[in-house]
Amino acid sequence: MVCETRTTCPYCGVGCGVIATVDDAGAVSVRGDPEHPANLGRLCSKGSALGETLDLDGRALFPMIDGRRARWDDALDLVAARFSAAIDAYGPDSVAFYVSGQLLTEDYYVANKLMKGFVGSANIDTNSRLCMASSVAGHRRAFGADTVPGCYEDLELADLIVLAGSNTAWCHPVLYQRIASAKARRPGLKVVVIDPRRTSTTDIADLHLAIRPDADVALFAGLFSHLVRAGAIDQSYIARHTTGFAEAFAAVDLSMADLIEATGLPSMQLREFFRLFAETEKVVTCYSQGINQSSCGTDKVNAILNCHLATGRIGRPGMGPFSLTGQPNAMGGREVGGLSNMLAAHMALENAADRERVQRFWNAPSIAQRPGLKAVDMFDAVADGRIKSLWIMSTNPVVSMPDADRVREAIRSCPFVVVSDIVAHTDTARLAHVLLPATGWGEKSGTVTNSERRISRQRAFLSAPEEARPDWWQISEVARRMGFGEAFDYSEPHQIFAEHAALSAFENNGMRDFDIGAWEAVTSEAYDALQPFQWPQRAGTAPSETRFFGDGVFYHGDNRARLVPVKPSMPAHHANEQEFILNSGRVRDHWHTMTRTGKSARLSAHMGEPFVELHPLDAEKVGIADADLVDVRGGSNKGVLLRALITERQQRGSVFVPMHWTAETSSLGRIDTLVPPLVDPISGQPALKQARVAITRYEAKAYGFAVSIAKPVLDECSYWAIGKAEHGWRTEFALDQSVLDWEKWARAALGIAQDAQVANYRDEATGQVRIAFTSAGHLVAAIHVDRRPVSASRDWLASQLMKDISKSTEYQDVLAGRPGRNRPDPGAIVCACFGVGANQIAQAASLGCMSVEAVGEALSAGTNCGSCRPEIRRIIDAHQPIAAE
Ligand SMILES: Nc1nc2c(c(=O)[nH]1)N[C@H]1C(S)=C(S)[C@@H](COP(=O)(O)OP(=O)(O)OC[C@H]3O[C@@H](n4cnc5c(=O)[nH]c(N)nc54)[C@H](O)[C@@H]3O)O[C@H]1N2
Ligand SMILES: Nc1nc2c(c(=O)[nH]1)N[C@H]1C(S)=C(S)[C@@H](COP(=O)(O)OP(=O)(O)OC[C@H]3O[C@@H](n4cnc5c(=O)[nH]c(N)nc54)[C@H](O)[C@@H]3O)O[C@H]1N2
Ligand code: SF4
Ligand SMILES: [Mo]
Repeated sequence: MVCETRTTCPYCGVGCGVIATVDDAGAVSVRGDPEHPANLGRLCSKGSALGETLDLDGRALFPMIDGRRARWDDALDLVAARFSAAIDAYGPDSVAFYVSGQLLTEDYYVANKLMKGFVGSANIDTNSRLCMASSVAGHRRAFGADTVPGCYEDLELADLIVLAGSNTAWCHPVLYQRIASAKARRPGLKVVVIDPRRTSTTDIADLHLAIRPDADVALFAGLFSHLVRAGAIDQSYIARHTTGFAEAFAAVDLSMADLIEATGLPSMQLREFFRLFAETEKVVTCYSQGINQSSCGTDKVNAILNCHLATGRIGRPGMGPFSLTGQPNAMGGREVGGLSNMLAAHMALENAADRERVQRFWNAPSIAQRPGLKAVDMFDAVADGRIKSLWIMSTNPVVSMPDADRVREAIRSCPFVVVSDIVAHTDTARLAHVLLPATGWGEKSGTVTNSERRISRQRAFLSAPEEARPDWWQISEVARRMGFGEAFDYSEPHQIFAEHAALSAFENNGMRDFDIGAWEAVTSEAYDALQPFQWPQRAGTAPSETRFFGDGVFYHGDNRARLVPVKPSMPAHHANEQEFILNSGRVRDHWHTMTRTGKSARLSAHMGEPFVELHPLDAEKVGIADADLVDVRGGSNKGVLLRALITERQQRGSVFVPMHWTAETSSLGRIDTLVPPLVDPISGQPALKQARVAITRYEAKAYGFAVSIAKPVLDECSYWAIGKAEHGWRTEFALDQSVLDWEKWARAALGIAQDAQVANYRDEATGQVRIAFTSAGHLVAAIHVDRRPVSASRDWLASQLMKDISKSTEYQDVLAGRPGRNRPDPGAIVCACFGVGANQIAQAASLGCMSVEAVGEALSAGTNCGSCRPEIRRIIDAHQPIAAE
């Protein structure tokens, strides 16, 4: 019997509906839910590959105390005892929770309730501090509440979409596709991308502003000033619905010369952007981490909001500022008040009446009286011993926090650390005194809220493996053992959701934006059947697609929005020519620290190792060639080792590094070890995109690439990075010492059985060594070594694992590192859904396929999830007689 379940994707904030199918053999496949309003059936490459990430390899399946399997009762007793003991001896502020926008709302609600109402401290902060804090702070300054005014439909109704600091094509791919298809239907829809790099998102841009890093305040201040001077503001809206116009205008007095200097943009481009914005009524400005993750992130947000408020373009169809949330439940976390400076249900921690109301509703013994520690400060407090007990849930701070080595040392020095995760060995889980195994996507039940305030169910369709338990259950069990049983007497997630809904409506009367009172008495059956809906949905009302602020009423006491004066800063001139700005972010097919996407061979094929992307002229200046290894060093002289990727897409003086590689997947790929813990003074969000680094070429004695069915052990390598192949692993490596016997080395490093057969190729003059290992004619490992970075067709070699290569031409191909002439090499995988490579697309282009659609017809590439369409277009362009770029 085939069983289908409607649920929601656990990755990005688009919040796509997914239909998961489990067949008789237990295999899971997924497809987009055509009825879910976020995606209407679409999925991106990550969503489409969800079925490949659900095996139990590496899962945390049993509670562990000090690395040994323990009974749940013992683990929970210990956690409760250690938290209670710290609170008794040192007070409530001596304990902390560090949680995540990937928790479900129910988990998040319970964690926040325990800390703020029952422990009585606000020391709960979340990885959303690294992600959305500046947007939250900007919204609260302007609107008086953390409200996202618009909805996805606005993207289809707009005539101008500005994508600021957002690589939408890779990070919110289904929204990108919605924009791309709206533009294809209606070419009058213009798209402006503001990003220092040329990204896949710029593919649909009418205008790409390759802004100087961190110059967004200046750019939007310049826009604001232009709108005023050009008479494009809405005077009557400003007069009726805002305050602060004069101060905001006075702050942005920039000449065109200042603007050019600050942004690094030519005046033609600036004028074109200003003209488009001034002349277009229906503008949506979407923004993400290029805006938020900055030491002036909150000002960047308000600089954007100012332009929308001054033109009255907010809360109406097809217009408004739009913060694209990163994690699947970034919004849910904000609704429950999961940040250390927030209270539940969009109430304010600094407001005594709100505190009293929440305490009364919870019937809590206490309530946090002041904001708790924000993420960076929290780990400082862990480091200096103020925090005695720390519980980390659903996040991997040893990889993702700035100054990551210091964070690692802080956690290591903490007297008591609890980690709840679905994976047994993450860089963080390795440091846990108590590891609590959580149920993951497909096993757990609850709700998430996407970027457009739409609440959707995640539903279980698999049973919990071994002893894994939901996060809300773990927290409630600990609360019970700390003596708060009555308030945490939940047996099903719908009870928590109902309480959360009731609190949102409690003494609300339209005073607070977040109100889902309609669900305060939700039954188990109704919760099971819950259809995606947008908040607010007040008691007694039906679900409706609502925008906020169309009526000009905001949540400050006087109901007016604030125009916030923001002062642009001029760029600091580089004292040091060798210094580069370190920009960091995401790649198309991986999710954060790769604990899930890293399990899929398809997703691991797109980007096989950690890289540093730099401009050709910069590369030349520092003497780095493509595929060299690069030593990237930060202020404290710590270094990471990455592969050079030289492209003109990068602007000079700045390099880009992905955030995904960990100590589990690379030797020295944790980029956050180089990012200093500099934060925005208002939001506390770290400036993760503007570190400063020096880069040099790293010279190794030998470079290699290997594929193997066993997971490699690479202790001797100065550089390594591993990824999944369909039947094993693919490994990049380099060594500083000479190896005399490569066969022996490979047997040890790649875990090759003694009886495996060997075929060797060795060129003494060049130092090239290639060895294939077979067992009963099937390839079990292959290694290519050279004195220079190895050139081999990596995806093809990885695809040969476990294949019968007993014919001599076949194993010769493996030794050659690419298929023979009779078997064309597809090249590096571009389309993850259909496994179509760059060479195939280039060939189709040279045979006359001149559009993405034509390539799709010929090869199917780009016709499923569409995430690779910008890359396909780039390959086509490169193979046209007159290149487009
Ligand atoms: N594939 C994939 N998708 C994801 C995720 C993932 O891990 N993988 N994670 C999700 C999460 S949690 C988040 S928060 C989102 C993030 O989504 P995005 O914010 O779109 O992604 P990033 O790659 O972090 O950064 C976006 C862009 O900001 C640019 N940028 C850097 N500095 C500046 C600047 O000073 N000004 C401007 N204007 N731009 C700048 C970078 O060059 C980069 O292209 O993605 C979500 N979606
Ligand atoms: N340099 C740099 N650093 C960055 C960023 C950047 O752009 N540049 N981006 C920042 C941003 S925006 C973000 S959001 C963070 C993300 O960084 P993290 O949150 O640290 O990264 P994840 O890999 O998503 O960590 C989630 C963890 O939760 C586990 N998990 C999955 N499902 C469950 C579950 O149901 N329950 C439990 N208990 N655990 C589960 C996963 O196995 C994984 O270990 O990184 C930040 N760090
Ligand atoms: S866009 Fe992709 S990652 Fe984001 S929710 Fe949709 S399917 Fe998941
Ligand atoms: Mo994020």
